[in-house]
Amino acid sequence: MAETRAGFVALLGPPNVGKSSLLNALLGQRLAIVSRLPQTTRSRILGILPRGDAQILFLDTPGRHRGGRPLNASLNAIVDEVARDCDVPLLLVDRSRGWSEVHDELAAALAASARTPIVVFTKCDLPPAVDPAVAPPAGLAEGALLVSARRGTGIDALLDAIVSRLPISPPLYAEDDLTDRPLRFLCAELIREAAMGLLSEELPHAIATEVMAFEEGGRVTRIRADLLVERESQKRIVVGQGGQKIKQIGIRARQAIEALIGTKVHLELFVKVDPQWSKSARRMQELGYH
Ligand SMILES: Nc1nc2c(ncn2[C@@H]2O[C@H](COP(=O)(O)OP(=O)(O)OP(=O)(O)O)[C@@H](O)[C@H]2O)c(=O)[nH]1
Ligand SMILES: [Mg+2]
Repeated sequence: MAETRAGFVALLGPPNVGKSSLLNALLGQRLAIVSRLPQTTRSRILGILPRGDAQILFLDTPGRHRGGRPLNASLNAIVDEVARDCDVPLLLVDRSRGWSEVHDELAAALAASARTPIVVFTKCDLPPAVDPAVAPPAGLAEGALLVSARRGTGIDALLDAIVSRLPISPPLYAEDDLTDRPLRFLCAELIREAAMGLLSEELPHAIATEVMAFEEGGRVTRIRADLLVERESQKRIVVGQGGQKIKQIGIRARQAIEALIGTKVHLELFVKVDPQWSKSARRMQELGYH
């Protein structure tokens, strides 16, 4: 019998380097939400990919970040835990921006647990950074791979490199599983993605989403969800003139959820002020950002 391999592969890097976009490209399916803003991902997202005799367990992570908010500290804690526990770390570098201090920190943390990451240059459809100071240290630059999630280039070579480094192991999840996250959470994330895509830059970090009711009824799924903001003034922006903004968010989110679950969706959204959501560890856990 052929030897099977399975293991956890972490997508690590600063905010906005394209970790979630790469996860989706590797899976061939949209699982993790993406936006042009940093700090889109707020939790560890598992994506499961069968490949030949191997089962690859990708872990998307929040961008490692410097900053004082409690949300940052809890996001960094998730990153450190995944970096420590994974079998194969991927260290992502946006090739159009180059290597940064956050990369040094992540590389040092990995070296402390005797792990050498595969360096992956992302967004290689864009012109590369010109400053030579932004190259990775020599030991890591060797064996670096180039990908573009947008064009789909470099994905197969990256998958081959990953599989060759996976430990010998039986599959760790059921063969047809895609993730360990409940559908309700994925729907809440698609609503957050729609809101982040449609709102102005100052707002999106202050937004959380929570599915309050999820009723499957044959051809139509009925979903009721809350959009949580921290202040009354933010609520007015999310609702928009005459409710226009929240209507657009609802339409975009409904289409994305329909594509995910394959039924018609009836989606009702409510905007609520919850000043505490990003300050309480318990509340963040309830929202699935753990
Ligand atoms: N041109 C180009 N843009 C990309 C590519 N991959 C991602 N992007 C863009 O980069 C931005 C950030 O992508 P994400 O996948 O959300 O990045 P991330 O690293 O997961 O970000 P955080 O979750 O905030 O840490 C988005 O605007 C993406 O569309 C790529 O291959 N090429
Ligand atoms: Mg992300």
